Amino acid sequence: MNDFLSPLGIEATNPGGYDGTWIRTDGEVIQSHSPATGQAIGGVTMCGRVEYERVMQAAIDAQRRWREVPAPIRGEYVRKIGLAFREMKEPLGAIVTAECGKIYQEGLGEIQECVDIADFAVGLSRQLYGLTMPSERSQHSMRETWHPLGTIGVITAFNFPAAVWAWNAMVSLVCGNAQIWKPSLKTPLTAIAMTKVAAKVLEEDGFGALIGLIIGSDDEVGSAMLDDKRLPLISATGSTRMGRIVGERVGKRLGRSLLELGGNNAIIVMDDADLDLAVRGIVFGAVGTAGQRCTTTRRILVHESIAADLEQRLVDAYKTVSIGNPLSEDTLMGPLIDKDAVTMFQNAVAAAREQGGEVLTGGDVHPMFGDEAGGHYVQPTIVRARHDMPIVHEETFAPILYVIPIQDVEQAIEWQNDVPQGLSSSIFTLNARHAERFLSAVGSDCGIANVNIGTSGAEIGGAFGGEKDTGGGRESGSDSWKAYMRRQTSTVNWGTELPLAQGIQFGS
Ligand code: UN1
Repeated sequence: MNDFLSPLGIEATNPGGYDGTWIRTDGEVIQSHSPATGQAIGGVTMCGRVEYERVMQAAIDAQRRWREVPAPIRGEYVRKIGLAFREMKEPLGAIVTAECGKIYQEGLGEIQECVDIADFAVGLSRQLYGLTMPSERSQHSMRETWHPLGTIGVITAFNFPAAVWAWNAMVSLVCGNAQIWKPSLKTPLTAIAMTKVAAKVLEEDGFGALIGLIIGSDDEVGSAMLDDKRLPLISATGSTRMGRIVGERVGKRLGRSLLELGGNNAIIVMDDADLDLAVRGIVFGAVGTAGQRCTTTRRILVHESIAADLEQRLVDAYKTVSIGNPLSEDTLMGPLIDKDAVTMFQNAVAAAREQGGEVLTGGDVHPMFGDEAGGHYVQPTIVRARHDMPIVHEETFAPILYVIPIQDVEQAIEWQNDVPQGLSSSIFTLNARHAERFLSAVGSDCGIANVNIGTSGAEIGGAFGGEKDTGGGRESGSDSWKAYMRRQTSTVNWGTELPLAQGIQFGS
């Protein structure tokens, strides 16, 4: 079954660190288990502070050489990495699926996202544009240039175990940085596989250490990264709770953090919506990745006149969702990542019931639910809810959808915004006034606001991230690259006088 492991070079026990060479410690070995079957996929030797220092030092040394490589040549390396991702798309997609439990189509989609961001970064490597501005002084010129930041830290979550690293690493590489990656301990093998594929390209010229990998605990490795002044930027994806710790600790040393945290994403469905489109968008958004995307649709704010109809259509659609082993082609929804996630699902459903919600479908573990090691299957769940139920304002990383009736577009937008998180949002409407209001300054307060498509599945070309408890960071496309560079303003005097700005006269 695991025939995708050998092309990726994954063994029974794998080294958990990479600094240009693989670092195998004789410390603790963690096992990565399939959340579907509980089967052990492979072990990893954990890194600690000593290995951290080694990876860090190698990254710094490599970056000193890398920053002198012209950006378009850096892009050429990234082009080759993108080709390597393409070649290994199937085994990489399979390891994503095996480790985090998303279905194989989504595993492949995740690797496609890595290919896409590599392509984007190649183009970007010739477009790291600065500015020139007119100087107020005669015979002076002024310009703004972008330089590499140095070495950056990347902390990623289990649910996008490959793509989120690639968003950061591909862009940051062309910007001239090295990075060290601390992946989720729930998906270490994907991190090793991604690093191996990309490192093959970089190692040819002794640049492997630019993509350092350090698999270790939050206490040992995560903590070291947060306090390390040699990392001017920490890009972290995960829960809002984790993001607060990162933001505070990195801020204390005046480092920068790029945070991409929780979402509580709503779809507004107006009475003039194309309901066929809306149902498809909602089901993919709510059930895809078993509700474990930060962009997952968690709330439906539906016009009261069509609420009953939409509820019925959704309940019918949910009945057709095939649940099972994510590697099997017929499956639409795989398991949750682990036992704790199932418990959180159960607690949220119980809270929703207590607070007056009515479960319309699902609400329990799935008959395939298994023991501690694997089989973390739950039923995709729809709850008829009210906006004032406290649980509706929380992000539960599971396929629970709250359906809430609204009276008009104003109320829908108000409620859509009235949660702590601000990542993604959508409206389904054929009325241009509703759509434009939703996208305007009095509309959605989220980083992502869509019309007639769902909340999840963003393309890499846009900036990805959100406001409020989502952390404010932007990764991936558009001008997100600026977060990975430092800006330098330069004024050059090519004349024979030394005039001062603001017309100040200072001595003779
Ligand atoms: C995440 O869940 O952390 O927009 C990222 C999407 C994906 C990325 C999700 N492209 O759903």
